[in-house]
Amino acid sequence: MAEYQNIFTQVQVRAAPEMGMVESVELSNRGKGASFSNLAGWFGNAQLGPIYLGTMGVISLAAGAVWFTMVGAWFWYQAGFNPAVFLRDLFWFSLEPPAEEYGLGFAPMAEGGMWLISSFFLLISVCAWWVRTWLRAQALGMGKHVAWAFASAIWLFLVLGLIRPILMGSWSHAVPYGIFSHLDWTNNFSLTYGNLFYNPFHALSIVFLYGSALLFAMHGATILAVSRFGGDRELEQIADRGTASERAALFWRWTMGFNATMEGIHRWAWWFAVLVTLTGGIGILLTGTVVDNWYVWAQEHGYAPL
Ligand code: 07D
Ligand code: 07D
Repeated sequence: MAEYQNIFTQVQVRAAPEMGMVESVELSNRGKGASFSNLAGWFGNAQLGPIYLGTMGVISLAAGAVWFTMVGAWFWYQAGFNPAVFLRDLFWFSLEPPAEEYGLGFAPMAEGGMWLISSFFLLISVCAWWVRTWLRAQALGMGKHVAWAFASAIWLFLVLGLIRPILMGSWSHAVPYGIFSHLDWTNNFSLTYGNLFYNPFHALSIVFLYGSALLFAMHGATILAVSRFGGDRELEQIADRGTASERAALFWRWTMGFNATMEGIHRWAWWFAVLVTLTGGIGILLTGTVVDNWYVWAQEHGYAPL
């Protein structure tokens, strides 16, 4: 028996699976069984399932599978239907959007038509998954914080692949589906519009991205450091003296003069993460629509040398 347990070494309980609440929750779409995994137990809860599929889950997975299959079929075609080439060049294949001259119209299948149709399914898939996060939270009487945070990521996704291409008048401005091709697209985007580093919203996005990593490290480390006092259980922490919570708070007040609260640290985390893609989406939306060259813009606004 371990004398000191933390999240990695805790005893993994094996009993009848916990099937979750049944009060005023739709049960017909929920799986009937659950299993246990030692591996899962080392990283989180050992119980797998029951999973809730539901209409939105089915729509999302089906549409996502269509997108994935279309992209895969295109890669397979690019590989000349050769399995060895397919595996060797997997990261270099790319399903590209239509060329500039097709504007917002349709294009032949091999010249962007595939990209257009598959994008439609990706859009359905991502949106249905978002509705799912909303509905599952609602069913449990929870706030909609996860759905709103996911909406921020979807905002950047929509700006990149839908809103900005429409404002620019051509699907050619959207992102291709490929591992390295989407990196090339990102690099070209920066070069085309005069260095994205001079876009203040890109800078803000980076601030929140780095800040998210820093906050996550601080919070994760703090809670682990007091897990020996039960800090990971976050219970009975508010009123009592000498608790894990109080030590965690004192640690930061002693080291930097300020501490977040047990609730507030999660608001910090939520806002930092949400602002990465919220500010990022604004930055991308302005590029090519309002600002053609960020370096010139920065010169005009007095922070790049003339
Ligand atoms: C760890 C959660 C799990 C998710 C994973 C991603 C797919 C794509 C598609 C084969 C943190 C699953 C990937 C389903 C398969 C095909 C066609 C999330 C975690 C593991 N990118 N990007 C990656 C996407 C953009 C950029 C990796 C998606 C913008 C840079 C992966 C989108 C720009 C780098 C990936 C998207 C951009 C990457 C790892 C959508 C500017 C890397 C992602 C829908 C923001 C890194 C080879 C990861 C890499 C990387 C997916 C958009 C830049 C393939 C789905 C257009 C600079 N991107 N990306 O772990 O290794 O995310 O690339 O918007 O260096 Mg990207
Ligand atoms: C893409 C949100 C959409 C994703 C969704 C997920 C699926 C898969 C499957 C689970 C990532 C859908 C998922 C379908 C499901 C499974 C299996 C989030 C996305 C909805 N940059 N840059 C950023 C840095 C440069 C460029 C953001 C750093 C260069 C472009 C971030 C550097 C050039 C864009 C950031 C750097 C350049 C960005 C992205 C350093 C290239 C964007 C934040 C140190 C040479 C994007 C305003 C994010 C943006 C973006 C960081 C350099 C280009 C903060 C640190 C100068 C074109 N860059 N960048 O969360 O918002 O993305 O810009 O050099 O579009 Mg940049």
